[in-house]
Parts: sequence; C-alpha cells; structure tokens
Amino acid sequence: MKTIAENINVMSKSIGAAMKDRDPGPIQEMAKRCTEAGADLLDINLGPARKDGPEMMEWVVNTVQEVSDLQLCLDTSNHEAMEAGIQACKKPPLLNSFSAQPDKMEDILPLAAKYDCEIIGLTMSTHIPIDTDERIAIAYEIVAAANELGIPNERIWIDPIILPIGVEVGQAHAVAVQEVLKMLPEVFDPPVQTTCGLSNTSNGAPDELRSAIDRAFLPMLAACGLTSAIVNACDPEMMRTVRLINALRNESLYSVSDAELK
Ligand code: THG
Repeated sequence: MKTIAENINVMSKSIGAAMKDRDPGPIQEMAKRCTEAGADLLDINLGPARKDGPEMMEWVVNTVQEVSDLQLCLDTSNHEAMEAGIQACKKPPLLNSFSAQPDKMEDILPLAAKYDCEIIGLTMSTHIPIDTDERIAIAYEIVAAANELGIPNERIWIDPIILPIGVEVGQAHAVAVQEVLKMLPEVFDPPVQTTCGLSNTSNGAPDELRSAIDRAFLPMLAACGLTSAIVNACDPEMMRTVRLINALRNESLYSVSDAELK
C-alpha cells in the first residue's frame, strides 16, 4: 500500500500561512518530515486557490521539490493552478481529484492525457451515493471517459470516498466503501488503483481519538484490496501500521524495525 501524505495542506494553520506569505521554511520542514516518515507521495493541497492560484501552485511545487524527490499529488479545483503545477513538476504528478460531472471530467482528463499524469476519480457526481452499485456505476463512467482519452486503467486511481464515521449515515458509507473496494478488481481488467482520504473517517472526533479511529479502519480497507491511502504522515503510529500492513501483505520484506515507532 502506497501512502500519500496529507500534511502539506492550505487548511493547516502553519502551512496555510506559509503558503500565503511565500515562506518556504514550514513547507520544506513538513515535506522533509513526511519524506523521512516513509510517505510515497506528497499531497499539495491548495483547495480552491482563488487568489493567485497558478503562481502559488508553481511556487509550492518548486519549494517542495527543493527538499524531496517524491512524486507529488496536486490537490486543487483551480484548473489553471493544476496546469501550472503539472508544468513545474519534475515527474508527472497524480491529479487529485475529479467527480463524474461532465464539467469536472472535461476540466481534468485532458490535462492528465496531455501530460501523462495519473488521476484520482471520486465515485460521486453531484452527491455521494450511499449505494455500492451506484458508486460502481460512477467508477465505470470515470474509467470509460478516461480510457476514451487514452488514459489506461493503471493510471486511474478510484476513490470510493470516506465520510466521517460520526455523521448521519457515516457508518453505512463506511460499509459501502469496503464493498466498492472488494468489487473493483472484478469490474476492471486490467485493474484500477484505489485510494481514499483516511483522516476523513475521524473528522469531527476528539483529537486524542482520531489516530485510533483511522488506524482501526486502514487494515480493514487493506483487506478489501485498497492500494493506497492519503494519511497523516506525521502520525508515527499510523506509519507503523502501514509498514506492518505492507509486511503482512508480503509487499515488503519484514524486519522488526517495521514494528518500531519512528
Ligand atoms: N479524497 C481525496 N483527496 C482528499 C480527500 C479525500 N484530499 C483532502 C482530504 N480528503 C484528505 N486530506 C486531509 C487533510 C487534513 C485532514 C484531513 C484530510 C485533517 N486535518 C486536521 C484537521 O482539519 O483537524 C488538522 C489540520 C492541521 O494540521 O491543522 O483532518 O477524501 N482524493
């Protein structure tokens, strides 16, 4: 299972301020920390980036690439910022994300095709269906639209969308996410990759309980075939859980240090 660090995120107080002030220090510290913690990709989450989106994205990408060689995952709904970010990336990034609405697909799929990027498609249109089959039907739409532009299944990452466990019907959605992950390999050949925002699970829970909630869910999702997750890479217990999952799936060579807190 690959991990995408969620931590370079405009919603975070210190990182958000550093982005706004173009102060490289806190962003580079965070990028180094996530890289050393064992993340496979770094999410660069600018949100809607309404003000100076392209210039800000280019600056953040360059700032991060000065201290980390990891593949980047560009997370913004601003099309121009996304393209500026792609052009600044040393290796083709993962584009995060789009839903199955015509305008969203027309926005991002041509960019992915043009620059040989991987993409994350969310199994939602205007709303998030609670029903497993509806989520699968949306995954079909996404994969068909991407294939049509020459984007192969290997470059498509499907996100079945995790909602907080504490919201109304959050638990039913948690079950649907697991069902979708189990079904995807039967539906697509060659298989697509999968991901999800693991910290969404504990959103709204008391801070001291968040890690425990997220760490309970991850092995369940792994058992359903999840191939990557967007995680808090600054949580040593989370990264230990990921290392142990990878060893227990025989995806990495086990050593006792996998079990140690780092
Ligand atoms: N799917 C995809 N992309 C996503 C998500 C998803 N990107 C955004 C999000 N969901 C995943 N990233 C985060 C980042 C931070 C938090 C949760 C998910 C988070 N942060 C703390 C908070 O808000 O309380 C702390 C912020 C801080 O550092 O101050 O919970 O589902 N494809």
